[in-house]
Amino acid sequence: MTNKKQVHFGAIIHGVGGNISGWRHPEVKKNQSVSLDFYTQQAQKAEEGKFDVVFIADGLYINEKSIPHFLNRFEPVTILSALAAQTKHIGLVGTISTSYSEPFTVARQLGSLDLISNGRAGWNVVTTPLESTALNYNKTIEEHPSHPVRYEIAEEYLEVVKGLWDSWEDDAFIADVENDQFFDPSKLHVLDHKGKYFSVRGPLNVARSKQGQPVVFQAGSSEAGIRLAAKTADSVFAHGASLESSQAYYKKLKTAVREEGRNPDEVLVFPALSPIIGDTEEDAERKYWEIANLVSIDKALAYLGRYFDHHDFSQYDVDAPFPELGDIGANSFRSTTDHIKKYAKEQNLTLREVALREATPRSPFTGTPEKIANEIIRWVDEEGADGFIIATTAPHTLDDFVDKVIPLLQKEGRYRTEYPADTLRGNLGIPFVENRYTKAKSTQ
Ligand code: FMN
Repeated sequence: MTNKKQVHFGAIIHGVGGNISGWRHPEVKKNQSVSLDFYTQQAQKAEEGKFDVVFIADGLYINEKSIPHFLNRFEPVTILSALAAQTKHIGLVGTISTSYSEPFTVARQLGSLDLISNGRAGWNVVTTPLESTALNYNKTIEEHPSHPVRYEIAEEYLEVVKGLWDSWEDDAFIADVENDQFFDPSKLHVLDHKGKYFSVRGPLNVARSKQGQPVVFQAGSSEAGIRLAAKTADSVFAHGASLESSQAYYKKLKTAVREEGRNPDEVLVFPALSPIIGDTEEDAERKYWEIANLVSIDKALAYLGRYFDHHDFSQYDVDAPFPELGDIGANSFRSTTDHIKKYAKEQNLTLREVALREATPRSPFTGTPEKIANEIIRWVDEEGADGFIIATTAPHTLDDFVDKVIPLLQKEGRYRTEYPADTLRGNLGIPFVENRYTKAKSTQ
């Protein structure tokens, strides 16, 4: 066994792409966002590459400016349940909002997915940045919870869900036919939660899987997001703009985890990585421009606007300095909008430059497979990441990554050649969650 730090991977399956105009690429099938065949092919390829997880992002509000993939796509738990039947080892992580769902329903859905997949389920906890989402959930825009309140709700929400997941001790279902006892009543627990935001009695009507509880991912990088992750998450999905910004985030998160009295090695950091893989540097450069040239300035402005709660950037002169926005965006994708405002000012960029940079980001992982593998190792060794969530637009990119980059990492002793465990927790190297009631009894 090597003592070199091992790298982990997830694959985000993003249908026709996370790039606003990526769907126009000749190799992208136009129905990819709602094609079970496409999702299956991607999940199986990621599993061939021994990835930890497939990852499904989500949102609950669209308008005519949303990126094409968001307009017509699968609900995460539904598609993951289908993928559970098409895969054997890979983890299945779905995004669900704590601002627009009920903890009992979500605990049940993820508990079911965990049993369907035999211990491979995970939840990406998000708080929903777009305020118009309220209009889809019997609320007015004014009732959309503010950024700090969303995180307060999320914390209590996770307490409830984790409590419900422990409703049944692992050996509760004894099925004793002779004595007519389906379960042992001493191993059934009623949560009876009454808090500021939720009142949930329990117990949950689904038992635990062999990994104890589904894995909790969290996405949200502001101070409040980091605090939530430090308290409750097993892994985080983060921005991956540069090694420097990732190192700063990594340090903050691991420090916060330590401050919560938890082991920092048991909360893994996964920045997003959008590789552009070429046989040569020139080939990779050509592929970058192939995608970048598909994006018009109008589309880029719409893409940028979504982060700022669909703010209309077409009202400004695109060649003037990036506009002064005050608080716009602070209640939406706050960590993202703070970052954009900061670099636009520091680098004295025009609106056009910022919009194109956001809509067609130039990945630090652009180049030959050797260059990308070395860069991955550098990020891991220099504490910018424990793993990466690979996001691709052109469908062959995931194939190229698995066929060309993964073998180089394996050769360097940085990546497994087999799955080490039979649960998602096991593969991530994080412990089984012992049932709280069983644990309490054993320490009495
Ligand atoms: N929000 C969603 O509604 N769906 C997503 O799939 C989603 N993915 C995210 C991925 C990353 C890397 C980050 C940083 C945020 C994501 N969010 C997503 C938004 C957050 O849940 C949150 O509402 C928003 O970013 C504001 O929180 P922050 O300021 O802490 O980042």
